[in-house]
Amino acid sequence: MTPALEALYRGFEDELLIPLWTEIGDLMPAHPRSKAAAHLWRWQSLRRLAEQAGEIVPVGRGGERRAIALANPSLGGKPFATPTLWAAIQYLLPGEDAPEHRHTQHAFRFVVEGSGVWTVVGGDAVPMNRGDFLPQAGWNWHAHHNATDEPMAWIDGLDIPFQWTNEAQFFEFGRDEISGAERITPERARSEQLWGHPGLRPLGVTHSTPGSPLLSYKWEHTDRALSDQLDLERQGYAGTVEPGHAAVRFVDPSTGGDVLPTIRAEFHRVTRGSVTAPVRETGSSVYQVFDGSGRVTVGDLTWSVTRGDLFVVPSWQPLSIVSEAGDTDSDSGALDLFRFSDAPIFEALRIHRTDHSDHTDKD
Ligand code: GTQ
Ligand code: FE2
Repeated sequence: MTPALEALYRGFEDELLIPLWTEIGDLMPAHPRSKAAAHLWRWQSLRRLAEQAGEIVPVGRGGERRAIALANPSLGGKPFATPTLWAAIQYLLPGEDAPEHRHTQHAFRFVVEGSGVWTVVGGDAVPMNRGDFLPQAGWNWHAHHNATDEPMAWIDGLDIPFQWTNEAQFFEFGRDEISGAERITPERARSEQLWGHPGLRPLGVTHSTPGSPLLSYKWEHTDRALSDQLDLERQGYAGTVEPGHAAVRFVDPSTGGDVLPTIRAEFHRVTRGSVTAPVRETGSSVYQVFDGSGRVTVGDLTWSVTRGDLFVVPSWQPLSIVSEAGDTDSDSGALDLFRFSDAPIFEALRIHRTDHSDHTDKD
């Protein structure tokens, strides 16, 4: 370095300036290089630690929730599964209440096992059962209560990291007690009575707030949609995304678009013996194995997975899935996977990209 260049850089430093030419490789890479790592969390371990937390840590005002978040090993020790997404296991004991609050973060629940908790969203008590997907858009009041004599665990997904990074969060406490009328335990939520009929839009209500007005997507519908796709495939008709791979997206029945402004949710079924072609996308995803067993490859990592296991797919890392026999035999005989991602953000900003080409050179 010449004395003149050194003096120039010192001048930059004094004035808090940084030239592009020393930074360009990291600032403007040829393709995304995610800070997040591909990582797998085992449901057995999450479940055991959630049970321990249930014995030791009370739930209530202040802490608000007995939720334990996945912390990506390369995101600086923050409780962030990916740069945009929060994923947590939440655990509620018999008779317990998670108090009412609201926040700008968009959220959902997904149930891999158990039942017995009702989540009350805007005064509507919504039951939670295995396989159900429950979106809850930002700024809705919500509380959870376990009305049974069994503890229950489920996963929460939120855009906490996205809103934290972009400094858009608001939060308010609600009532300390949910009134009797809302502590009911109906089999169906009012939102399901209105919006839960395929292809039918109720004419007596308007829906103008962001996010899906349907607060529960029941497993029986998801399961049937997937098995019907595979049934059609066996008969030689189109419907699956690739041979042996059926998939659906959870959508807002009032728009046909994503269920939440920042979060996309999907369900995938890969029949025993099938292999999915590698795909890479901008944006990040979290998957939970709902049923069955198999092997999952993300970038250059491969894991054997089974019911409940959660894994992260960082931006632009190729994913491929092999469905195979394992310790657990699934109801459908296939590998069933729940997926959520930040795709709506990327699509809205026109920076979403998908690559199906075979990219064995992972650079
Ligand atoms: O259940 O309301 O995992 O507000 C994180 C934040 C769950 C919830 C989480 C929340 C909730
Ligand atoms: Fe919440």
